[in-house]
Amino acid sequence: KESRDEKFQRQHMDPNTSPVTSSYCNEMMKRRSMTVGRCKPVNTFIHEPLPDVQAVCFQGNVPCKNGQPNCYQSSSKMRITDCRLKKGSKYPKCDYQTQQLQKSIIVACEGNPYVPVHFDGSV
Ligand code: 5FA
Repeated sequence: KESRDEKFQRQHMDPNTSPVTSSYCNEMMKRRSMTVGRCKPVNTFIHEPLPDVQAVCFQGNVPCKNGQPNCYQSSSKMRITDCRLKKGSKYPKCDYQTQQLQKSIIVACEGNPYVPVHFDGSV
């Protein structure tokens, strides 16, 4: 079975792509199995090396959106792509808007080793 950190990597890590094309989200949301059963409405991909993203678990502690205390904000801005389902897009035709950004990321971390398991947002 897929572990929570493997799921984080599948849903959020794409270190080797950086300038992305307008079709990036349509391709990647499908390739990473986020259009199975439903169109996942919003999802962010991170274009930085995995060790740099794992290191965020030891950067600034911030409250999570759900009130839990295990979220961390990256001290540097990171290259990310936000994917947002377009209005009117209906499953199984998942049609996404692709937006490249440079922002600090906020992740929730769990376990031993203490690694990212959830993407909480970007600021
Ligand atoms: N989640 C939320 N806050 C968390 C925290 N502080 N520590 C650990 N996990 C936390 O997201 C809810 C999901 O986020 C739940 O799995 C919850 O455990 C976790 P959602 O926005 O309701 O759903 P989603 O569709 O965005 O994401 P899912 O694919 O269901 O959840 P994932 O966490 O696997 O993916 P995510 O990284 O995009 O949230």
